[in-house]
Amino acid sequence: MKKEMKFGTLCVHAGEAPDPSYGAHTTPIYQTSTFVFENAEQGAARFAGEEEGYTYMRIMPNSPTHAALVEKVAVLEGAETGQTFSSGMAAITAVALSQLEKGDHLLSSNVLYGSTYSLFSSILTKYGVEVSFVDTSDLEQVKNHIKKNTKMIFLETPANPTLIICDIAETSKMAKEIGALSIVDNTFATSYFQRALPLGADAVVHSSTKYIGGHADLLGGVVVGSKEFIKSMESIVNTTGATMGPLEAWLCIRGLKTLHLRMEKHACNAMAVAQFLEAHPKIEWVRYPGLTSHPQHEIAKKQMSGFGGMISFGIKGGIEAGRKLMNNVALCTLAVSLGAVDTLIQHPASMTHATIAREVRLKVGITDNMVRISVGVEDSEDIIADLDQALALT
Ligand code: LCS
Repeated sequence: MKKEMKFGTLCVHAGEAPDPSYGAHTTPIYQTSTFVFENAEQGAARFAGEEEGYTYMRIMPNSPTHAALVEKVAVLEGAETGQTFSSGMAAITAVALSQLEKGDHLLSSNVLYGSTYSLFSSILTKYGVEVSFVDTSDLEQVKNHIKKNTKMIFLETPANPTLIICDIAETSKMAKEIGALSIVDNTFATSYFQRALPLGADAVVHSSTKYIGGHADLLGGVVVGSKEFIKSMESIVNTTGATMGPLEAWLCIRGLKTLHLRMEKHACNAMAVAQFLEAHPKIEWVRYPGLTSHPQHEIAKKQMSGFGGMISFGIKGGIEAGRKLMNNVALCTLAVSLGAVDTLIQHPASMTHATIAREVRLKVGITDNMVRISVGVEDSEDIIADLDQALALT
């Protein structure tokens, strides 16, 4: 298996080889907390980093199951290596804690998943990190908010839930010029549609709970980047212990084998649903990066090879109409999270982004009448028919 092979082939094969013990075809789940040493010298050498190998599942590189997943994600993202975590939030926390210290400045997108926003605004600031939330889709604003102590620029693109797009190449260039790191949360697009590392980012984070797993049956997170970057996370990873479980690692490996197929279908369905919504008289506005009405459609076309499966829209009649819509869908599932095979519908203001103060939410476009859909891989006609009948009842 060569790294130059096409994306779908890499989804299926990267990181995997027959198990050396018994020749198992699929990567085994190493359900063990600890690893046996041949002798005391070997144990000491592994802990000293003088010999490669496994020691204890909390300690990098965790286990052969985790290593297979890391290799697969790294190959797909064009990274040297990576590290897995118990959730996407654990991955983002580890990136922040390992790279930032008191007195450093973090410049972040002002539209972020609610818990990422809370981590940056309420927790990092408690430890003396200065944080600015900026409209990172506007490069002038990014430039104007860079400070002498800016150590990291964090982008979520497309952003949850407004689907704002940031120019990864231009922002990473600005970060490099001042010796800062650029980190991209690639959860929405996935490596199938967007690869931030070749565009200049230093590291990519994922909630693998979403498209990587793909089936809404696990929690996980991944960070990929250079060997040097991942090494710089080692002490935080090993001491804070937000370790992905081996079953979750295995489920992510299995999920990734069909990433290319699922993402094509998610995107194709999302375009059909977005067009349906845009033409619907009860819909005020639709945000989908693939629509020409999207404010950063041109940037999306430049840096993405497809537009993903996430849509947000404003419904006429405000929150009450939104509530009726969500209570009347029959095929779509009323639930947070995203990137599952089934279509999920939710209300950001009262659910995923409820921790953000209303005035802050409104300023960045997370309106009370916004509904977010994670379009699944069902037949698009059925998704549209379900939304149509539910909209008729609003
Ligand atoms: N990054 C993005 C872009 C996300 O959407 C999420 C979760 C995370 C990171 C955190 O990942 P987790 O810890 O949940 O694995 N987004 C969610 C959402 O929109 N609904 O529920 C979770």
